[in-house]
Amino acid sequence: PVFEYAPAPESRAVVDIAPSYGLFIDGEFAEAGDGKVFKTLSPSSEEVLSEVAQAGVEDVDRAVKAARKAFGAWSALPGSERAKYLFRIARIVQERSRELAVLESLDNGKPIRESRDADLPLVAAHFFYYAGWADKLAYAGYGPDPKPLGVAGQIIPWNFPLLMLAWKIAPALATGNTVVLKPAETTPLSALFFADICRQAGLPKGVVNIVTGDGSTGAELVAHPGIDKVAFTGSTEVGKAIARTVAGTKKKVTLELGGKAANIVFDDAPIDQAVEGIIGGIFFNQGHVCCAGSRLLVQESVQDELLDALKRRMSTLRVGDPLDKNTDIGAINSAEQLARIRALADAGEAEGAERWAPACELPSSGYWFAPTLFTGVTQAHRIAREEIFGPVLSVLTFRTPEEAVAKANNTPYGLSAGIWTEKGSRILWMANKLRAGVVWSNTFNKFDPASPFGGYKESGYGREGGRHGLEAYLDV
Ligand code: TXE
Repeated sequence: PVFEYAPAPESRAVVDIAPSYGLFIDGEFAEAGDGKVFKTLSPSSEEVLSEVAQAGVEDVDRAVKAARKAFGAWSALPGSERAKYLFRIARIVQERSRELAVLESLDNGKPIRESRDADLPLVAAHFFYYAGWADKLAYAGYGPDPKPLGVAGQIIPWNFPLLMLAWKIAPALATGNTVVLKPAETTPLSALFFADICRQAGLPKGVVNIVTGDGSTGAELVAHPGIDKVAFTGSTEVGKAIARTVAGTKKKVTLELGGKAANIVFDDAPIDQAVEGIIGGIFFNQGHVCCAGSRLLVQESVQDELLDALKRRMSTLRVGDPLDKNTDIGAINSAEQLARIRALADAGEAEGAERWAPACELPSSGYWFAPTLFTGVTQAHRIAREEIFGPVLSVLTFRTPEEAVAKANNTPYGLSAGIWTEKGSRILWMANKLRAGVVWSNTFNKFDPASPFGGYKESGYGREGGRHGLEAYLDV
């Protein structure tokens, strides 16, 4: 049955979106040199939210020069002074979090409950956390006087626009670097609002610059000779292209790329708790999560019971208006991403896996995909190997812990994994064997600014978060 419920809409009026935005360079908003713009729309309604400047090669150059000019004074500030700015930014993010959460849900499509309760608190937490490091770098394992790298070119994706910005900007500024950041073309607005927060916090001009645009702007930024470090989160394909571009230059690079995480459930796991973890693991943020638990590995003996419970729970998920506080699954971020998800789901069916989705009404406009389960999946199927980056779960089975490890590791990716079992010794044994940067046990998708995050294998290199995240911005 389709569930009936009373909508509880968050007010759209709490955010004031201007009809157009410029680039944020040297503390000022300015049009692109050639006047080019692109539109950003709400994926839940296809309504145009605003027109945003498309940065060209000269704009990127101006932004890099502004960051270079600001670097001397910024890096010379005592850490305790840089910390004050970061603390101020963190507090303003908290004060403006309702506005920012609504903005993020409009531009990205994610449910307001997630932007309000997950993204925004974590954004503030990252600025607080790295503010705390700014005056404690010396003798903390980075040498007596660790040096910032210089100007960081940072490119972020559309799945957690403001949170990825925080992951990039907070450690860079804490360590004394200056920044040119390029948000994704489908979600540029929260970064531009963040530019306004930088001004509100009195951040010196040029320390943070935001250049909006598509992949071509990102490529210009990576290639610019004035950049000392590239930090990228996005597709594995673009990550590899970036690594090729910076090879043979002075530029340091960290890459956080795709994933195909196994969420492994043993027959002694508490089923209800595991079901919640599986649901959160794959349907959080419409599955637009690099560490999503997109492959469920279930022990054969408990398969029927677990799948029954999972289907019952999936039938209660509410798909719809991101601004409705009841919504569990919002809109797919773009028409392109929807097409990718559809193509892979169709391939799953064509290759012989069994497709199941609960009855759920999808809105008539916007980009939507029902929560979907594939059973009878083999390791050869594309849906078991390729990142779908959508609300689609592929179910595989195993008999022994050794088989679970072998199947979990049978992927070019290595970002995360989950283990559900009552046996502590098994958790430790598995965590050691799994080739993944993060292993959760009896939980999933838990994040903390103090915990390093990053991939093995083709999921990238370098770590973000924690003290490891500082190393990416320091010459030790
Ligand atoms: O990624 P892109 P797309 C995966 C996910 C998704 C697929 C494609 O599987 O289905 O990638 O998504 C900028 N030089 N992830 O096409 O293109 C781009 O403008 C420099 C996983 O959206 O990698 C945007 O700002 N930059 C992932 C950013 O790169 C370039 C998050 C990411 O876009 C560029 C997103 C270039 N040549 C997608 N081309 C994760 N790890 O979380 C594009 N960009």
